[in-house]
Amino acid sequence: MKTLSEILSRRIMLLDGAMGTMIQRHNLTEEDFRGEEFSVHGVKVAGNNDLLVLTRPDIIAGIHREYLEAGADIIETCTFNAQRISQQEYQTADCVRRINLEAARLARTEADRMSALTPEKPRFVAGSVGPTGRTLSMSPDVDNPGYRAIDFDTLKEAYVEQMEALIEGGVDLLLVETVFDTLNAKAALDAARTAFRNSGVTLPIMLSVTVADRSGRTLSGQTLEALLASVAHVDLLSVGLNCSFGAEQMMPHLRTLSDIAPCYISAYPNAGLPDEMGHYDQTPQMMADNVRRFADAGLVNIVGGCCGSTPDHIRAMAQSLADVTPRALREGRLPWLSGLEGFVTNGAFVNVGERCNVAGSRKFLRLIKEGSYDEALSIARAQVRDGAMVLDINMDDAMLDAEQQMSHFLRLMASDPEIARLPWMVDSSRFEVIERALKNIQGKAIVNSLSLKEGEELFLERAGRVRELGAALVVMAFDEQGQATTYERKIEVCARAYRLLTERIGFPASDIIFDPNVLTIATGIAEHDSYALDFIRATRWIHENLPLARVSGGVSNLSFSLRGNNYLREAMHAVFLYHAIEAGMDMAIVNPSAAVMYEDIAQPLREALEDVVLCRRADATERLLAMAESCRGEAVATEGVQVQNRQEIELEERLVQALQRGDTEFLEDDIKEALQKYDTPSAIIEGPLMRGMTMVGELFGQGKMFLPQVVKTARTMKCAVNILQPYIE
Ligand code: THG
Repeated sequence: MKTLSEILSRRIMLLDGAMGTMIQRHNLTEEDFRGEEFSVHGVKVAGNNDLLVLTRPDIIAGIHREYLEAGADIIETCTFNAQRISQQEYQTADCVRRINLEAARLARTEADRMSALTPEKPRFVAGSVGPTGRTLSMSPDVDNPGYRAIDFDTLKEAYVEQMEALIEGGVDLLLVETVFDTLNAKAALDAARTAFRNSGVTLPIMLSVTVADRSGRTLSGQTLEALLASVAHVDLLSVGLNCSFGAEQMMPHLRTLSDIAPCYISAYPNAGLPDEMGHYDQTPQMMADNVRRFADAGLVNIVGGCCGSTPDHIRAMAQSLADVTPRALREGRLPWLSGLEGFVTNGAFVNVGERCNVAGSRKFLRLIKEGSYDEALSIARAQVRDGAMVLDINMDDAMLDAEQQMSHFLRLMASDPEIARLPWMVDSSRFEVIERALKNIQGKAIVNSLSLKEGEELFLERAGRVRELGAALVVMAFDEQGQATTYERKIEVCARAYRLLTERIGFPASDIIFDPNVLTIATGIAEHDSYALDFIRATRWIHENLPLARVSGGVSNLSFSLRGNNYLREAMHAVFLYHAIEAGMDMAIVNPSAAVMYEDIAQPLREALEDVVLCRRADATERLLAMAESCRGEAVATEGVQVQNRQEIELEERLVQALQRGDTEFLEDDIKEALQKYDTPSAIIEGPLMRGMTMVGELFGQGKMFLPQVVKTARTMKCAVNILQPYIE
């Protein structure tokens, strides 16, 4: 690490180029791939390049040598697919350990030999870790969006096996590359942590992402900002881009990374774009000129080549980069949280939607119990449309398998780009549920919650795991003695938790969110009268005394005593939030469709509410309740927003919109209407439905839609065709 950092501070380092392209040049046959060892192996192995480290090590070593001679500082092991998920397809999963060991040793030997020849230019070996062919954030089945072809733990285990062998074989660093799904990358990064612990060696990690389309997102739909927030918990040597397209198209996305990443930047593009024969179109000089442009713009620290590049390309790069200064390291400017997009607060108040909570909504509980997931999802969507900035999800119910329901619902949420845009808050009192949830979330989420209830050791162990999985954390003001209800107890417990988290395990203060307990007031019990005021005072104290930590609370708890009078409840929440935000409250779990505003509450009622919330007089509750009867039934929260009157929109436009948004809610009605208007069902398909599909294709081509949205459109189109099917027959 020390040597690498020293070199990177002085100059741009060079990676090697393509392995596959070089292997192709040898025109190997099935027999070459099999060697003696696999001569009677039942399954075809040609194409399993990683197997060549066992059967044709001479060829792989020769390729390493050519790249080193061309000037590469870092060569990659031939292990892109050397984990059991990919090797299973060749029935060579049992060879994974040997392949990685041998691959690392081959590269190590060649790099060491060259280092001895050029002592002023030491060479390094990066263990190549590919994405596998499966994705944790997406379903391979359009009709079954909750399905996944693999789970986090299986993928992580496969990576641990690979990485331990790479480390044992002597690699200098790990290169997690061609990342197309950040959740896969998070599994790899968690695996690296485990492999380092098991091996007793910690190596630098490079992370390299592949952008999937013109919109500059990954295949799984994340922007690069969102991706960086998702992996902010790992101390990376570098992040960068590889593959996908040529260097020119890479430039704007590299700039995004370079602007905000807190580490070095790498770039190894393809040698342009392939023709029908799979030949890439950029000459060594063209590619060298392109990476020189990255360098001149101050965007990169490490460059090399991906598909189609050869030792000649690397040699040309070495020459063109000889005299440029590398990008200087800078402080990161990452979004705080992420979903498919980065989430920055800029100091603004954050509202967290409370409605996807089986303990807080009878309707949501019923929908989950009956398995009406589409409607349950529409509750999440309605909150987004009502302006929720984060979504709280809670499946804690004695009658539910909370772990299973949580992971299933999160997977469905991940398949809906409107919902997946936001960061999520996973709400459970059971840590197994929390951990399972984090293994199903691509973005940087919030864990809700931990506390000191069961002592320091368990608290720190769990908080450490939250950190390892890359989430922010709500800490409730609760300790071994119970729930903190007074100002003094609230600040005592929060201060203690803050010290433990920041000093004992280095938890970043900006990822700590204190919840000093919003408790129910206006209950008629005198002891409860000061609950809201104590919360507000504790908020101010935390804000002033625990730097960078945030304050949140579940506001609807406050008014349980007023159940049945929603107007009054909402008015009380508005008054409470007005004062709590003024005291420094950063976020709150609320019903985002709440409609009562502080300014709109009639003066006498507002004053009565303020008396209660701020505990200003002993008879405050009585006076409020006396007033309550007269302010029933005014504007209250609705379930979801009002949509524009649909009949005002022309039928064809409605169908096109449904496809573009991937919205099936009114599809059946609209198709029935279309059947009246059009002569044949196929005319509907060929007319408005195809027009919608074409428009989606165009928007995708322009980078204005990204893949998960297109998948949702495809699902909607399929649904439309299914509705028409009986009429076609
Ligand atoms: N702090 C933290 N997390 C929390 C809470 C908190 N999570 C849960 C809860 N408290 C916040 N969420 C809700 C959700 C709904 C309601 C209250 C808090 C609520 N529901 C209606 C009721 O009970 O009257 C239900 C009505 C219905 O069935 O539709 O008020 O404090 N960190």
